[in-house]
Amino acid sequence: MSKLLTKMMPKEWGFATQAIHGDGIKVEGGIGSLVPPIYQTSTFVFESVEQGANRFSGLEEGYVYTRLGNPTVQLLEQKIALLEGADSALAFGSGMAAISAVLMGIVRTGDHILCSRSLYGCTFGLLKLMEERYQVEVSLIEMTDEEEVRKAIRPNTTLIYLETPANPTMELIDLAMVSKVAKETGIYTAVDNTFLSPYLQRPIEYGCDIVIHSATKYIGGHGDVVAGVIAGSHDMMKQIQMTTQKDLGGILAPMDAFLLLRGLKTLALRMEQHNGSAQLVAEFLESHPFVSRVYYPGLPSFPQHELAKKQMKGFGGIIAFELTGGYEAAVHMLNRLNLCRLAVSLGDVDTLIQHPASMTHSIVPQEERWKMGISDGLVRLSVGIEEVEDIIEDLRQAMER
Ligand code: LCS
Repeated sequence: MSKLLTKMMPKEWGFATQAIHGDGIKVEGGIGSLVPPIYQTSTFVFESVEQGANRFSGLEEGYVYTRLGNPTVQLLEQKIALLEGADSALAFGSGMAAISAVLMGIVRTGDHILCSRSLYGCTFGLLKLMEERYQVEVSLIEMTDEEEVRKAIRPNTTLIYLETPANPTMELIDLAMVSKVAKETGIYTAVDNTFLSPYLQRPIEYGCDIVIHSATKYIGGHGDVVAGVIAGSHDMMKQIQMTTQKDLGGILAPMDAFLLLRGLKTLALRMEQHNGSAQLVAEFLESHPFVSRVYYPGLPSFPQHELAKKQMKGFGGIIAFELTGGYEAAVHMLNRLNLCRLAVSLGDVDTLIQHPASMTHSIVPQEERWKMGISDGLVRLSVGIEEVEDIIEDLRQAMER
């Protein structure tokens, strides 16, 4: 890290305090601005040829070029590491850039990746690409049973990749169980934590190696930035930084890092509101005669409710549900909403609703979608922080009209 930034991270601070002050970083030589400046620069000027050479060789700390490091982006990376309980973190220009940097940074041709069966559509697409073009073996399993996980591990398995809760089915995976099996067999575990944010789930505490977020979602929270972050050990982050981050180059822009830093300051507050409102919306949906199934970890009827209580601090803001009238009823309802916005993405202050089979998971062949538990009529709702009565009323009128 450059001398420009000094560090002091009181570990004893609570999450909300850390999310505001936790980078503990003062920009040296500044004018006392409360909010750090946005270093909107592509490059950094050297004082001499010798200094430039020393920065390139690593003999001297300091900035060189924004693809290799930028102070605003580093502030974000340090705060993410702190909030995830990791040594270190890296920021990317999208969640998919983060995922591809992890997969390509760890896995080689001939390796096997063991994945949970329900994954975000583009993650599934990337895994298929790696399978078809780069001869990486990929298998998707339910990952709920320890014996099944053990059985699915091959001699060439190098990575277990999972989402919990899964997009969009909300299926959960026991992080402690999977990381225990992975550690016994010397395999890395990467967890997409997008649906919960570090406020509600911290996979590193359960022994997982890498945490991934589409920071576009809860970390940003306001629907105005596309970004990704990963967190893990110093060695792992260094390896990814010096290979797939630097050379594939999917880095985050300083302005976007600023927006995420601002988003993080209200993460705890927003997540509490998302939790509380989603619980009420899920209960409303479950009691409605036009709704046949609701998938929300906070409902006692959710098959993995106990696991949710064990590894999540709250149940989050995402609900999936099916209507008794199936696909046609879902389309009818989605076209009649006023407040809930018909849009992909999730984790925003605005309530967003979408139809996975024709939108986020349309890239997944129908048969694979069904195996993932995504029926053609499934609807995914990302409950925002509007008045919860207004959200419920909008859903009611759209279903009943
Ligand atoms: N991981 C998960 C769990 C996601 O939901 C998404 C995006 C990504 C990774 C990729 O992140 P991005 O590159 O978009 O920042 N999920 C989306 C969704 O459900 N609707 O639109 C995007």
